[in-house]
Amino acid sequence: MFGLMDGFLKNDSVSLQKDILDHVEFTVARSRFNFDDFEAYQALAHSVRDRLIERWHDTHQYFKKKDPKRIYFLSLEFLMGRSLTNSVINLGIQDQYADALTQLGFDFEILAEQEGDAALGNGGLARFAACQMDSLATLDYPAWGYGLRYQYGLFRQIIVDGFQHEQPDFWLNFGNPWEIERVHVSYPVKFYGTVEEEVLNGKKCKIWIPGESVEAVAYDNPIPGYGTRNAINLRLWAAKPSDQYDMESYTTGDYINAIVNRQKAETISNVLYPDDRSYQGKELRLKQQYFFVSASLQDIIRRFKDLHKNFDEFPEKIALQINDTHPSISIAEVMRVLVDEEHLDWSKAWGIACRIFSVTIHAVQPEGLEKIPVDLLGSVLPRHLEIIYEINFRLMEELKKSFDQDYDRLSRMSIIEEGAVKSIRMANLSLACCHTVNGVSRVHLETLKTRVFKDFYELWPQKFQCKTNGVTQRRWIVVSNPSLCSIISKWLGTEAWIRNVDLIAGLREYAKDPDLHTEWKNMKKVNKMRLAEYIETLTSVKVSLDAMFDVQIKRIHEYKRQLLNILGIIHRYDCIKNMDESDKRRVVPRVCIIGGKAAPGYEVAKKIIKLCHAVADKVNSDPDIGDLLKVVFIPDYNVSVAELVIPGSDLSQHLSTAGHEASGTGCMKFLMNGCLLLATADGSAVEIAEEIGEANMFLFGAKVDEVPALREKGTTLKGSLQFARVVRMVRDGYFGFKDYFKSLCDTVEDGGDFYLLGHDFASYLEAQAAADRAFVDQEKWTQMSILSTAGSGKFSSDRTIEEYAEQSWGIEPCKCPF
Ligand code: 26M
Repeated sequence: MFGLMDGFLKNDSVSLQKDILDHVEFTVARSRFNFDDFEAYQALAHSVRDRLIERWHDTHQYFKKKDPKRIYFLSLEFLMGRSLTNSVINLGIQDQYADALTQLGFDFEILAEQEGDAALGNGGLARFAACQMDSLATLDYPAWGYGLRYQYGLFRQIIVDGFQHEQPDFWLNFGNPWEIERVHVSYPVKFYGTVEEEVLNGKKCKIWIPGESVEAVAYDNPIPGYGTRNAINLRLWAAKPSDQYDMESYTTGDYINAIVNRQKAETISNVLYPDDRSYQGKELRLKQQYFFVSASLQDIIRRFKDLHKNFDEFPEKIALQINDTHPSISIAEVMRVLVDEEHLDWSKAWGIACRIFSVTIHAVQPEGLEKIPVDLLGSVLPRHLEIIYEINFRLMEELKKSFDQDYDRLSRMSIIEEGAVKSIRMANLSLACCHTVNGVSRVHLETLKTRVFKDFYELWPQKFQCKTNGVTQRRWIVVSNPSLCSIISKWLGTEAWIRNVDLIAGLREYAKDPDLHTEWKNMKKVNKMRLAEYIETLTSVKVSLDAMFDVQIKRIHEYKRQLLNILGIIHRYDCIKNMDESDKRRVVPRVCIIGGKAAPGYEVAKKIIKLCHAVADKVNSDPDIGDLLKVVFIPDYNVSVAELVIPGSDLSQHLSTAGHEASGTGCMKFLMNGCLLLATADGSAVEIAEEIGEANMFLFGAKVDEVPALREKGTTLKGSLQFARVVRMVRDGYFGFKDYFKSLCDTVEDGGDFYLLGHDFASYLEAQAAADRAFVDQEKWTQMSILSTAGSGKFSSDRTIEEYAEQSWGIEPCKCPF
């Protein structure tokens, strides 16, 4: 590992001990002779924070001096998880810290467990944003992330009698050592009011007279790169009441009410919306979007103006990436600033906007695309609505040149959707402006081109690009699976794969080596033990380490088909129940693990969670079954739970109906950790199969292009007697809660089976049987497992980020000297 001292602060173990004790005494304010694990964690975190700040400062000085083109990554969600272990690993001082703590009588790993997750996001999109930040820092790109500092992150899931309940996530209650509050970096963000016309230098201009102002205060979260001095910044905004006092209320004597009303400003950054699919046109959500966009752009423009006078240089210095359409109001905001405040003429301003923005779409379904009712937008942001109308007017004029009288096409492409509720299509706004529109896997890009944005693709094919997602091997191997990390480094003879993951393919050479097999199996066993202990503590279910650990962890959605998994488990249970003792001896024992959160208002998803528990209750207490089958639901699935579960799994399931998962990134984490994949040919699984070979995974189910016809035809239960039987068992109340599960069964019965569970069931069972057969041959299984890890190189977010840097953003690395 690198440098004992690379800045002002010393990193040898004796200095670190002193530093930790100083923080115990002066930051945590406890006696250095008497402090508990949590206080030790706090002191340790502060000591690490000091080192992060040191690099963060140097990096920013350096960026300022070099003034390269920068990428600003705008996202409403970041799912960062824990920071401690990741930080010390990226700083390269893990061993020194571990040593220092041992000397003080503490254990690094135990202290690391004290940290709560930063869960400022829902699922895939948000965790992908976090992986991208890690890669941006590691690859030395001059990048900043911008987002919202929610007071409450994603809800905590608790399970009562098998039902999901939501509790607030009080993640800031014990302080957050990973952020730096910047009370002096704050901007006013305006809402409501009216638009007036005025004449400036003989020209008519529009000015927005806002009705409300809220202050955005910056909280900086340093993101250290691995094996580099660079640490970039994730700047999150919190809402505070504006300092511009409402003098009117004071003079009328209503002091108390004035204060209470001011405090309401804070609600903007109070809570993360826990839905990852639907857009309900809520005023607060729109205010959150504009709040973070406006503050970020003020910050970006201020920084630009520090060094540049002329907006012509803006696109040479700045790239703005919008993470899904959520921040796309930034397009209208850039136009407002350039036209209304900087007095550029419209076409010049639009020319600039079109050169700076690129967008990544993370949804598949057109229903997943955001629409904001015109009345709502007009009330909250009246000037932006006018600007959007102007953008649309010009877009329509341009389209008429190409498509003349094709009114259907024009109305589909319009940014304004006419209908019962007239709305703004945020995706169309993004498509009209962004120079690049990214899909997150090849299959997904194809869907965008041929279905979701067909019209736009026909007009501007060059805008559409595929940037297959990736995940960071730093968190998903080095942090979460240290034994695997050592094995890889040992067999490759280098740690270089941690920065250059392509090297991991070098493992292929040893896929049959018996010594590697022994090490690999031991690693898996130790990880399974850790997972088994966790399961027992949480659910009181004892599981056998000889069983195949079969895992499906992700948000609960009908299209992800956790129900298919549960129905498969019921089938397995039913088969075992009907076996004699000699047949039973041939059964491959399984521990089926499911975890994930359902959006609070998503009833079907909540029923799936309950069904999982109902089946678990029956199966786990059945003496006929014993260790042959156990079913476990892991509550409150989050990033740090994933870090524990993934390394301990043998098989992972990715069951989305083909064409519905834009990419999927969970599968990449399992792949890196040598867990075999049982998956449909959907999203990134298609590309994974290309990398590792179909023979090394278990693919099943309808293909993307078969799905529409199958849906049209409508599958019948007769298609699979086995499927009919397991659904019937649920319907008949075999697992209790007969009435409650009725509507769930209805979603997959004749005609209504939109996600084609009935159609794919037989093929699913075959894939499961193939997995069982492979597991019996442990040598073969281990070889497939090694080949999975060896073939995972493409799915590093380092590759993804390099593609973005070259093909969308036009930025170069800017490496701070050590
Ligand atoms: C929208 C409106 C109001 C509140 C919340 C939302 C919202 C939040 C998150 C909608 C969608 C959100 O996320 C979608 C998402 O996570 N998509 C996933 O993105 C991953 C990264 O690209 C892909 O791998 C997954 O396939 C895709 O489902």
